Amino acid sequence: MRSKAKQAAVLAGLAVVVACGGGGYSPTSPSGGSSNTPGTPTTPAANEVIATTSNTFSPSTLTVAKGTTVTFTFQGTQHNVNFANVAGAPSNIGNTANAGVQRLFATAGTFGYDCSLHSGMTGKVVVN
Ligand SMILES: [Cu+2]
Repeated sequence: MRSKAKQAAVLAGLAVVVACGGGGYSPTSPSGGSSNTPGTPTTPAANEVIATTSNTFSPSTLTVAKGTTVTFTFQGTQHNVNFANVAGAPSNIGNTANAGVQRLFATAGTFGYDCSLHSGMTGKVVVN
């Protein structure tokens, strides 16, 4: 009787797993924060700049508070980030695709940057 009850419990557990597997909603996905999952999100999260497959930075101007860590999310197209030579600018980001790279903005100012691979692909981070 004991083992049979245990078996029933295991089967019930399996049934729950199977039932959950069919749905599109995944309650185990992390919420909040940024993930490095490659993909083609088009709407930047807070404190995120997306280097898009359309060769743009989105948003082209991001305003953050001093001390904010910004995630540069690179989609499937390779880009880089080269900051203007301004005191307090973070280090540049080399050619990257399908990854997120974080930079800390610890100094107030306006930090323009561009991608050397794509003419006119520019953006800036305004730090208050
Ligand atoms: Cu680029």
